[in-house]
Amino acid sequence: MKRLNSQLQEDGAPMELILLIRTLLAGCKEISFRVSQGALAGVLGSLLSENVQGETQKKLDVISNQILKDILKESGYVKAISSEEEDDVVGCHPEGKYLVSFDPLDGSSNTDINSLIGTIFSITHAPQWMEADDPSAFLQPGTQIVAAGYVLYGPSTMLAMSTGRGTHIYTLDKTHGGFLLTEANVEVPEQTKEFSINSSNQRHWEEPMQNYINDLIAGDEGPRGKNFNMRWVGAMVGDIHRILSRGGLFAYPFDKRNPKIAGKLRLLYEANPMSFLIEQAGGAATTGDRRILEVMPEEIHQRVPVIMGSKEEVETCVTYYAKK
Ligand code: FBP
Repeated sequence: MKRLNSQLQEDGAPMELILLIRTLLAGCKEISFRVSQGALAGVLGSLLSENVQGETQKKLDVISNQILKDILKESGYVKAISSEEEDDVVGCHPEGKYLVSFDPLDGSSNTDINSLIGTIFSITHAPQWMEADDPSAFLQPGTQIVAAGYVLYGPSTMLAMSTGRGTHIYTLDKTHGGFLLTEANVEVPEQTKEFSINSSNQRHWEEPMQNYINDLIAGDEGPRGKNFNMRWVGAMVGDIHRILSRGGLFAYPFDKRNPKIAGKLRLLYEANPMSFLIEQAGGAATTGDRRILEVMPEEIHQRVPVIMGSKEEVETCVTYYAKK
């Protein structure tokens, strides 16, 4: 099986970017090991502290964040990082060519139930004329991403990765610690019979999303004329991996409960990297009224509504918003 390095070279990734990706993944391998130890290493459970989003931090959130922060700062390739678990950007190496945004442990509510969790990351070029700790360096639309991916900590540790030449999936071979290519040029089926949303929030959604989901649930007795199945992992990394594997639609829409914020999921280190992977695999990703990758960020922890997956199904969902 092909190793990650050769695929990245084949995709024309510059050597310094390849070295940065390998550094980041070395951190993820350590996280994979810590996660797999669980209660044996006392890493389960919550801390008393909250992150900048007001969420109670899990021990593994903080451990994962520290592992990635340390390894990226030491690397010399990175000018600055932004993380879900850091209030502000963290300056690294003034000569660093890249910026890295990451969610060190996505699906925090799954850590203590031995369910799917993961690390999500995106990499952009660092404007050389900016100070390393200047947050405005990160305010680049997702169309500027040079590489993005996630590592899924599940029965296998798997990586989905793109440098803009298709999305490929790799599996960590724990015998020698390398990621091996297990599926090249993933293609998300354009049509699907599977959707993924936290339906317990339905009453708080805007009318278009309520109507769209009601029509899916109405199945072959409704206007869609076919039955749909529902899945919700509670970790975006798990739901998107399923969609890359067999298609589907994932949504975390706008929620009237807190109209000041546009959604739950963060643009820089959740919505953008996942949109990049989905689009590179032939799918689509929208806020409901525009392509997520074209959203101009205003601040590093900005949230957006998210609808992504099988192209035709996303387009169908968007037609409900057009009727608004
Ligand atoms: P974290 O990064 O803090 O885990 O939050 C994001 C997330 O867990 C997503 O991975 C997931 O899709 C969503 O929140 C689950 O939300 P809910 O708890 O409302 O089902």
